Amino acid sequence: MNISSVEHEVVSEFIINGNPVSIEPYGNGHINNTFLVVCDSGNKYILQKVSDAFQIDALMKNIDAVTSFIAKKSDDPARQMQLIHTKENGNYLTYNGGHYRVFNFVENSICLEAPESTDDFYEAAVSFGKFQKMLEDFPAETLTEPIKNFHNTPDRYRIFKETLAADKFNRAKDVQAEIDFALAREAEAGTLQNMRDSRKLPVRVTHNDTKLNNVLFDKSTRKSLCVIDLDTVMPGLSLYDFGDAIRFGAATAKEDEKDLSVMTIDLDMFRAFTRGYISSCDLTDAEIDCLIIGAKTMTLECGLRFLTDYLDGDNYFKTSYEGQNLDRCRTQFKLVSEMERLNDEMQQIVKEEVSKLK
Ligand code: ADP
Ligand code: GN1
Ligand code: MG
Repeated sequence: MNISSVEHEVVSEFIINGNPVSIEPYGNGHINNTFLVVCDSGNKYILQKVSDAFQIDALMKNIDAVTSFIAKKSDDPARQMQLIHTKENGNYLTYNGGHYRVFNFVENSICLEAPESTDDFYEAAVSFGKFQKMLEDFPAETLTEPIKNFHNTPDRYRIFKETLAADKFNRAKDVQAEIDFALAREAEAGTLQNMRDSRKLPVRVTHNDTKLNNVLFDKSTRKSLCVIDLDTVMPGLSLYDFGDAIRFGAATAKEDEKDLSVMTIDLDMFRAFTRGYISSCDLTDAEIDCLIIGAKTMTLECGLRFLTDYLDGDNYFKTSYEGQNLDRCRTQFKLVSEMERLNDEMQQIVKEEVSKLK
């Protein structure tokens, strides 16, 4: 059976409106296999084969609960992510050992790989800020971690060191500079986790994967509509969301750019996101003080994860060419260096934007 007939069989098990006329790969996610399903009724759906990295039952229970919770709070539920159940009322389907799920396709939406203006990035910040605020009264204790220790940076270091010691693909010899870069920052990289453990930072329900391409925008008004890719929603720190969004959206180059000279942080973008985020959710003074640490830590952690995956033979992040994870690691580490260089300018921006709020 070829892929497309498998996908057709899978979709027919869900409560969809009409018969699929096409099912094509869609989007640029690194984790799941995503398809756009177009039906003869005109209805469109997103079908995903979910990565094996997740504990599927816990994951889908989280997503079902979070999407229903948000739909109840939204003025326009049709333009939010909604999970489509199977005819057996399941929230996913296992077929030939693969796990599949279906969402409504949010109509007239676009997804951006990079902001085209500071307004775009401001809009994304408002979406992520509101998302956190909307989930303020969500019963956090009912959420399970679909990937344990997702943003526990010291634990990411532990896995990195184990992978490095094993060096199964004999790749460590080619990446000594990157290994040294990561190890030199290990102590500092534990700051957020230490503050979380000592309760200096509040644990909230957070998204944890706040790449710009996890936000949908209205095609015509260019206002942000909703946040997608809810796989990693779980208790976490606001700094994970702020930091990961900056890492991706305020970067001046693509995640796998080979010319590192073009990679830095765009301070206007940084300002736009900071303004949008701090004005749409309520952060404590300790959180505000840690915004820049959040950006640096999430960028370093992401680079470390790419490096670990490179050493491990590229089995977590999807790659389209040999060495892509190493390229990704290098852009992230360059961005960390740039954030270190521009630290004072970033602090000044946070200070100015906070003072405008008062
Ligand atoms: P991954 O975890 O692999 O990143 P995502 O859930 O982010 O997967 O989906 C990949 C891409 O598919 C998104 O970046 C977006 O372009 C598109 N997408 C996902 N869900 C929807 C949706 N409900 N409506 C419209 N587009 C969507
Ligand atoms: C993955 O799923 P996607 O493509 O939005 C990853 C993030 C990384 C990101 C790097 C569940 O995000 O944690 O920051 O790639 N998601 C998961 O681009 O591991
Ligand atoms: Mg995604």
